[in-house]
Amino acid sequence: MQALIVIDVQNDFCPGGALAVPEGDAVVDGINALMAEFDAVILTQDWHPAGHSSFASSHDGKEPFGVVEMAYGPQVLWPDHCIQGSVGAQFHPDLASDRADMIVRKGYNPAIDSYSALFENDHETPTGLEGYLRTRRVERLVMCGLALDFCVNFSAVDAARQGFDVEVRRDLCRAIDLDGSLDAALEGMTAAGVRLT
Ligand code: VGL
Ligand code: ZN
Repeated sequence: MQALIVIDVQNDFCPGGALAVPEGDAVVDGINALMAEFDAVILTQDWHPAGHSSFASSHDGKEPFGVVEMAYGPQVLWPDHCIQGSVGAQFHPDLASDRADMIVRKGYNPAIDSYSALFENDHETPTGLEGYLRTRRVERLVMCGLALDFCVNFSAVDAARQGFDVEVRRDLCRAIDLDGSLDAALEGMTAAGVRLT
């Protein structure tokens, strides 16, 4: 069985959004067209409470895109984004979200960010997606969405480490590219055995 995992195609990651990824909305039509080819379609949704610890506004004297040391390691600080229930947290209006079998929300724990669809940024706390995939007998994953160098990267590497066969459709992703994060992500995914196509 194979699943399409569509990462964070939400208004805040598209042009005009709070944490806009350049050309983020350019992936929507291609992703919609791909959905019919899969046994399962899974969407992830970044879903933060107001005042989340990944927001620069939650740290005195810190600016967005700075870094702080958290209990689980370094954490990039972001502009406030994808706040639960906000328009920015909704899927892009043209994304065929009605076709999803499963929607995984992540980043709801106030003290831990969660880039990956499988584990929070402590690399231990599961989101539950792995169990869903195993019980549906999914072995092969194709991933796409936003942002290639953060949430897609962490999701793909975690899934490969958990033994899934993982392909990332680069053409259906867009990146933030902060201080070389894109090159580092491409290297990390390749090293983890993720196929970039
Ligand atoms: C993401 C930064 C913060 C992403 C989510 O979807 O790549 N990036 N939250
Ligand atoms: Zn986030």
